[in-house]
Amino acid sequence: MAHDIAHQSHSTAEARAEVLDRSQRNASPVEQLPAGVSLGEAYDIQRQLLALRVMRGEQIVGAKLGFTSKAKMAQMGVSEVIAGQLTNAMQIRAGETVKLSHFIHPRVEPEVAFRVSRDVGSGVDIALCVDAVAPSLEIIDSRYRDFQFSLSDVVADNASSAAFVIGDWKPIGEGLADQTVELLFDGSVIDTGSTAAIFGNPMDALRQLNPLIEKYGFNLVRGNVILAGAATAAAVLRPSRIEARVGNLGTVHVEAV
Ligand code: OOG
Ligand code: MG
Repeated sequence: MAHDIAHQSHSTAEARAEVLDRSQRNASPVEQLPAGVSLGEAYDIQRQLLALRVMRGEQIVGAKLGFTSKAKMAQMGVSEVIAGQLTNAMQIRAGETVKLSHFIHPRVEPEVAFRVSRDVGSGVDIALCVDAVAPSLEIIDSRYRDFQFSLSDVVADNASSAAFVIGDWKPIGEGLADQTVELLFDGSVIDTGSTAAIFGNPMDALRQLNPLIEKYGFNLVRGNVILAGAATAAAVLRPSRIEARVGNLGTVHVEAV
């Protein structure tokens, strides 16, 4: 039937997920998707991609938001908030070493992380389901050649998720808005932003997940983490001590080798 042509079949989504999955595992870039893949289809590819990881024994431990700041939107040429999913295999403990050879062309972002305190049911405001915040670093690594993508491309590619590290949790307090966010390589500040850059404050950035949960069905449960998105542009990762400083939340670091 003619109208079927407009929709990717289940097997097409699966095949596209397999290509992206192999790209990530081999640290070898792939071409962008053909033009015309809808956002709905892209989230379907992302689901299949995560299903492959879960089949290999990984556990989904949370979600991340992308493009919650103007700096990020401008850097990547897109203007809509997206979400991806985090697995335990992506988590690096604070202070530990991360090998750049596992990635294609990794970049790093200083972020704020939220801890989910209760299972997130349908129609519930995500802001009411978190109880703690922490400084964090996200390593992103687009599977597409030259880090070039459309919005659907990057959604299918799990929002470029590659690795993340979370610092010490603090109860959510007053002082979350207007905190200075700094990214340091070997002790030198290489970029500075503010938590105000992500939708005015991290809580409102977090709320950008609400419509995405309703529309695309992310399953978030107690103990999960959510990255609220970078306040600065992402920086090309190079071997060094990488540190995020987020105002009164404190700092977190990893050693990139
Ligand atoms: C997509 C991921 C964006 C953020 O914090 O805005 C993101 C990308 O830029 O490759 O993680
Ligand atoms: Mg990010």
